[in-house]
Amino acid sequence: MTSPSKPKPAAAKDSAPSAKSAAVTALGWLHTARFLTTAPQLHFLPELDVPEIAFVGRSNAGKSTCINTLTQQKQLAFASKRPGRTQHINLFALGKQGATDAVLTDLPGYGYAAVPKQDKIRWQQVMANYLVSRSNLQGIVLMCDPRHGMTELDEILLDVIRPRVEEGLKFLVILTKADKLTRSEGAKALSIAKLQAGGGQVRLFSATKRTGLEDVATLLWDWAHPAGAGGASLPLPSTGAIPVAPEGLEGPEASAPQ
Ligand SMILES: Nc1nc2c(ncn2[C@@H]2O[C@H](COP(=O)(O)OP(=O)(O)OP(=O)(O)O)[C@@H](O)[C@H]2O)c(=O)[nH]1
Ligand SMILES: [Mg+2]
Repeated sequence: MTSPSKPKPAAAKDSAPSAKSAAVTALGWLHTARFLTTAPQLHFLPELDVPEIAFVGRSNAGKSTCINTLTQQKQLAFASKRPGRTQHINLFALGKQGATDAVLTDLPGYGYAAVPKQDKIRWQQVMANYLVSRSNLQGIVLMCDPRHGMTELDEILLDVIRPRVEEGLKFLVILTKADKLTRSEGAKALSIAKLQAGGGQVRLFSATKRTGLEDVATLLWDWAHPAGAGGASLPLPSTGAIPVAPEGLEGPEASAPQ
């Protein structure tokens, strides 16, 4: 006598693309990142038609490290233990060579105590201008070290971007260095940040443990490829065609002690 055959499990590969394969696509796309240009001021940035995603946050929060982790490149963005490592607006192109379909922006951090007040104010204006007026800006990633929580400067930034977020600009708060938190501290930090994020999403992230990597990568891919966008990738000017930062126009931490 033959035993009744067991019902076959549903074939996973026939269903909609899994979260895993979406993450593989997103990480492959992020890995194409290459340096595009650097600028000390908004008006030195090239006008672009592709979606731009900006990383902002306090100095030392881990913006540059996060970009390197997402793109799986060790030194694409300059990261350092010393606050103030990033002093210019740095743009990285994504997508196939010659068919850039998005740009990541690494911005200098704010809140570094050793920076002279005048430089701080000037930088806050540059950044506020960028966040308010950059027309191809598609999303903002606010990097926040949950051990310090959201600071007054983070709150000011939230106020600056709120009108654009209400109009549909994507917004994500990344709680960095999650490897430094216990599980319960992480959960608590998440729920507090969700209350503060005002319509944005919140994720825990660790560059060392790669916590949140696939999730954040997939989110950024989705931002840059909204349904119905139809692959609007455009050829971009080569780096050489873009004005180079003039001498003397340094970023906010130029006079910080070495
Ligand atoms: N443990 C741990 N350290 C991290 C993580 N991400 C960044 N760091 C460390 O934090 C320090 C600052 O990182 P950066 O990426 O340079 O920070 P930033 O936000 O770009 O800083 P600025 O350029 O000054 O604005 C470095 O020593 C990194 O190694 C993380 O997920 N876990
Ligand atoms: Mg940096």
